[in-house]
Amino acid sequence: MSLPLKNIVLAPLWALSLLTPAKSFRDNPLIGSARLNAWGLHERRLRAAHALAAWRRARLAPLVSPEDRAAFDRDGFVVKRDVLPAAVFERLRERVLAHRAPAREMVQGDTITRRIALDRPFLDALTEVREVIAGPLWHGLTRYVGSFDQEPVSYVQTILSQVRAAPPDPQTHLHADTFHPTVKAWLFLTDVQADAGAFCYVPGSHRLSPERLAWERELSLVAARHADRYTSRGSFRITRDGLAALGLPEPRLFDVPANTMVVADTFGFHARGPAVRPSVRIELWGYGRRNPFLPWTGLDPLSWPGIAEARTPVYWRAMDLRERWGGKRSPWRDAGHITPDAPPVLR
Ligand SMILES: O=C(O)CCC(=O)C(=O)O
Ligand SMILES: [Fe+2]
Repeated sequence: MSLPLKNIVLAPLWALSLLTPAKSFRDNPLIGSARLNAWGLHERRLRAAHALAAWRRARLAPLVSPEDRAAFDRDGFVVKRDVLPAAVFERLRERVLAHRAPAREMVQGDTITRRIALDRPFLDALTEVREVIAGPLWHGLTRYVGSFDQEPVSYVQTILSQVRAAPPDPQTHLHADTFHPTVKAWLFLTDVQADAGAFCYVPGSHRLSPERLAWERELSLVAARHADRYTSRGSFRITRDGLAALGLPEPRLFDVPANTMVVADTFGFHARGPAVRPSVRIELWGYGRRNPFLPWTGLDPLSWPGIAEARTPVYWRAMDLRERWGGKRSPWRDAGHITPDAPPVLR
């Protein structure tokens, strides 16, 4: 198709996607339009998404304790240590680390992210993992922080830092994942050292303050052509100096012992801390993301039992098929049946 014709065909889709989580300034010329953003498009999407999230969260508040709610509202994350009784946790860790399952790996810079889906066969084999993700803490916090009564997509995730001779892991730069509130959750199965790729988060950066809004507006005018690829795709990066200018504190590093749960709103600025040596972090990990412009909290067919656990295998297969049919290469490469702590398969 010639370019103008293609644009005419795509224009209605670009317009409709303004009401979805679509976030790429580079790929959607409306989201990326300097003129529309000077008129306040990006700002309006932010304001609407955050107001609706607050409205949904208020209705999900009974799912979390008053202390956890206060901690989240202040910081943008909740940290819970010793979430399982020691003996129960030890057994869970041993069983998870010994369990071979279909794994995928993705390379980013010198780091490999490995994921094993918590699909039906996995959860049937390791019922203690099902108990954790169905338990009141994981269930309640992921819903409140994510602002939806939605089952997160969950995995056993292994971060293998510094396993390749390549530029540093791009996740080590402070960033917001997207323009609206969204949840990620970790239950660390290994102790996390401060210099071994620990998660870090800037306390209070989940708030859409007037300073943040002004910063977002400025960046939205140039994001489509930004030199940083992640920023141009809508995951805005920020420097340490930028944090200070927004009146935000230094990031807090989660160098926490195993059996600690962290649940965070990744609209807040966060990163993976640097690793000074090859290191391995293993966790139960989940994320939730949905159309931020929905006024209701529930009604999510993808959260239904049977469907929720099938999402990842279906997604991985769809990515494989797209690649096979000449489309984009899937970043999630098949790593075979392995345990979460196996050495990296991809190099
Ligand atoms: O794994 C981490 O420590 C954080 C990586 C990150 O930025 C993310 O998962 O959004
Ligand atoms: Fe992130």
